[in-house]
Amino acid sequence: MEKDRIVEQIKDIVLYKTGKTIDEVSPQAKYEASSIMIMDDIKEDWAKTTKKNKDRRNAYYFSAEFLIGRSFGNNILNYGLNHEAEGVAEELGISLSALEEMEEDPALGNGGLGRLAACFMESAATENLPLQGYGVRYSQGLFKQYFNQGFQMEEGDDWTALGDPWSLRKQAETKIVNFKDQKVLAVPYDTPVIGYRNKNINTLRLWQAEAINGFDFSKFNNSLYDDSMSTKNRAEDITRVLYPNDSQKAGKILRLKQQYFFVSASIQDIVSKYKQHFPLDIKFKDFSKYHIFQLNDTHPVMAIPELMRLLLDENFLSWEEAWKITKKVFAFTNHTILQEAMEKWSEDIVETVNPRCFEIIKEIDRRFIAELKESKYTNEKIEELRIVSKGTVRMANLAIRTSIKVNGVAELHTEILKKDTLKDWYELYPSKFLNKTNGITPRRWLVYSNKELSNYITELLGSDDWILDLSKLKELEKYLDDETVLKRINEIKYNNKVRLAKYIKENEGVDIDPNSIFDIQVKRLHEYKRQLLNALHIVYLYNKIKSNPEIDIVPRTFIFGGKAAPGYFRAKSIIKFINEIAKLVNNDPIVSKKIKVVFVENFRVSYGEKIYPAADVSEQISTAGKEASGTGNMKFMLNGALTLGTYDGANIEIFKEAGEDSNFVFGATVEELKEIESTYDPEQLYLNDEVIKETVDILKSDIINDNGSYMFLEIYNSLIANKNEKPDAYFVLKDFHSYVKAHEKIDKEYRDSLSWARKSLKNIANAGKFSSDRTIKEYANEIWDI
Ligand code: 26Y
Repeated sequence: MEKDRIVEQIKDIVLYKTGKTIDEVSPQAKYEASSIMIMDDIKEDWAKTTKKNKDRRNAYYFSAEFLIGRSFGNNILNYGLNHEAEGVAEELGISLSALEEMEEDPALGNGGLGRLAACFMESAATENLPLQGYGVRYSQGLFKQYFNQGFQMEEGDDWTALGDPWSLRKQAETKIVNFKDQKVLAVPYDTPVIGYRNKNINTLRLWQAEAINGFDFSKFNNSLYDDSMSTKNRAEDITRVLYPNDSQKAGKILRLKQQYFFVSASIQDIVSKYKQHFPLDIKFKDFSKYHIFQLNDTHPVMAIPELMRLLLDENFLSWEEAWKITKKVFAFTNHTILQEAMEKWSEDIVETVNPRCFEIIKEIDRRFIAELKESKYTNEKIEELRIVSKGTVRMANLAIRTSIKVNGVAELHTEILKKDTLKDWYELYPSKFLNKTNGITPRRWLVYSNKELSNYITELLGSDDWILDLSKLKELEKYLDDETVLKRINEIKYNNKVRLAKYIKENEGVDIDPNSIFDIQVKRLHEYKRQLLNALHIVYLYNKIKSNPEIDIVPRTFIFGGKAAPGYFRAKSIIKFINEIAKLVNNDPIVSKKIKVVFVENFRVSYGEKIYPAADVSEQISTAGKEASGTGNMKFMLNGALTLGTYDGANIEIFKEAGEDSNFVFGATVEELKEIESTYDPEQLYLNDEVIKETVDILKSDIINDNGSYMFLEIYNSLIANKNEKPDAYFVLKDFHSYVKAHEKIDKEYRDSLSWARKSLKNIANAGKFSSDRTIKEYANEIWDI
C-alpha cells in the first residue's frame, strides 16, 4: 500500500539521520524526515522537467523577493499525496497539522511583490510553462516582528537554523561575482516548484554569498580572531538580510551589491548553460530565441549591463551584436507609482559596485540620447528620459529603454503609468506598454488553506475541475438563492472564524467572539494603505459607545496584521497607536462587549492562511491611485469576504466582477483627488467638523499613552499641522465620513445573514479572473512567447 511505503521510507530516513526509531524522535525530526521523503519522491519528475526544459524557450523570473511560504502542506497537495497524509502522520505518532507547524515560514520577501512571484512560480508549474525563478537566499530574511509595550520590535529571522529540507545546495554550479573591492562565491540552492497534479516541476534557484577564502590563518595565529574571519563575514553580509537599511551610504552600497550579486550569478549561470548546450553558437545568434528575462521591478535591473558585459568582454561580441541581443530578452514589471520606491543610485555607488557595468550603462545612455536627438526630441524631453542624469542612475529608465514590454499590475495602475508616471515613455514606445492584472494561486489560497469551503465547492459543482480553471466558479451563481447553500456558506465561515479565534487566543492571548463580524486589514504598514483611517474609525466607534452604552451595533472584531519597515518611523507610530487603541477598547467592560481590536504579531504567509478564510470584511482602503494592485484583496474575495474598499488598484476590477452591491465602496476617486489636491486643507476640515475633531483629538489626549515617544503628536501633526510636508497627504480626513457611512452599511447588512451569505457567494463565484493561472498565461502569450 502507498501509505505503508511512505511510512517505511520516513522511518528509514529518521534512522539514517538520527540513529533512532520513530517513537524516540522529536516532532521536528519527524517533519524533517517527511519532507526529505517528499524530496526523494519527486526527484525523477524534477529531473525530467529540467531536462525537457533544456530544449525549449524558457522565461526567467528575476526577483529580489520570493515569498514562498511553507512548502510542506502545499507540496503534499500539489504532488497528490494529500489522501495519504493524515494516515501517514498518524502512523508517525503525530497529527498532520502539528507536522506542518514545525516548518519555519521563510520570510524571503516583504509583501505583495514577493508573494506575487511565488504565486506565478506555482501557476507556471501548474500550466506546464517553463518558468524558472532566480533570486537571493537571505540567511535572515526580512525580520521577525514582536511588540514591546505596543511598539514594533524587530529581530533576525534565522529561518534555516533547523535546516531547510526544501532546497538542494548545488555546489558544483557555484559562480564568482566580482565587485570593485571584493570577489565572492555565489552558491546556488534549488527548490522545486511543483505543479498541481501534473508531475511538472520547475526550479527556484536562490543564490547565497560566501567567501572564496574566508579564513585568514596567520591572523588567527596572531590572536586576531575577529580579523581572521572578516573576509568571510563581509562576503556573507551580502545575502544576510532583505533590503538592508539604506539611510547611510554603506547600506546603499550593500543593497546594490546584493542586487548585482544575484543577477550577475544568474546571468552567468544561464549564459554558461547556453554555451554548453549550443557550443557552436559563438555569436549567440539564437540566444534570444531561448531566453526571456522578466525583471520584477527595478531591483534586478543590473542584469541588463551584466548581460552586455558578458557578451562584450567574455564572449567578444561587438557592441552592436551584444545590444541587439540584449534588446530582445528583457521585460519589465512596474509595481508602484510612489516616487520613493523608484530606485535611483548615485553614480559613485554604481561605480563602486561594478565599474565596468557603470561604464556600460553610460554608453547605453549616450547612444540612447544620440538616437533621441536624431528624432528631434527636445532637450527637456530628453532630460526626462535619460538613464544617467544629474549624478544618478535611474533604474526604471534603464529597464524601459531596454525591455520589449513594460507592464503595470492592474488596469487603473497601467493607465496611471501611461497617462502620468511614465507619460513620456509611453509617447516614445506606445506598443511596449500593457496591463497584466495580478492574480493569486487558488491551490494555496483556497484548496490548501480553506479545505471546508473547497470541498463544498467541489460538491456543489460535481467536480474539482475548478481548481485548474477558476472561471468555473461562475457556475456557483445558480445557488445564489438556494437557502440551504447559503446557510452552509455561513456555517463554513463560522467554523473558520472559530479556528482563527482559537489560534489568536493561543498566539496573541486575546479572546475574540466568532459571532462578531471579523473585519480584517492585513498588509504591510504604509501611510498610503491607510491603517490610520481604520484606526480612527475605531476611535469614532469607541466615542459613540462611550456616550451611548446602549447603542445597537453588531459586535465587531477588528483584526490587523503587518510589518513596518524598521526605519519608517510614522508607520511604527501607527502600529503603536493601534495597539494602544486595542488596549483601551479591550479593557473597557462596556465597549469590549461591542468591539474588540487585535494586532497580530509577525503577520506572514502562514498566518495569512489562517486569516483569509475567516474574514467577513476585507479592508482595502488605500488612497485612490496609490495601491498598484493589491493581491490580499483577491485572497479575501476568493474566501468569501466582502470588500470594503476604495476605487483603487484591483479593487476596481473586483467590484466590476462581483458587483458593487456585493461590496462596500467608498471614498474619493483618483479624478476627484486630483481636482482638490492643490486646495485641500485638512486643518479647516478638522476645525469645522465636530466629529473629526473629537476623533483626531485622541492623539493629543491622555486616554492613550505613547510612553513619551511623541509618536502620537507626530501622527497628529502629519494630519493637521505638518510644516515640512503636505498635511494629510493620503486624504484620511477627506475620506473619513464616507468610510464611516460604509461601515454603517456593513452593520445594517450583516444583520440579514442570508443576504450577506448571498453576497459572499457572489464574490466567490466571480473570483475566477483573479487566478494567477490566468495572469501567467497572459505573460506567457503576450510577453514571453513561451
Ligand atoms: C527597493 C525598495 C525601496 C522597494 C522594496 C520593495 C520598493 C518596493 C518594494 C515592494 C513593492 C511591492 O510589494 N509592491 C506591491 O506589489 C504588488 C504586486 O504587484 C501589488 O499588488 C501592490 O499593490 C504593490 O504595493
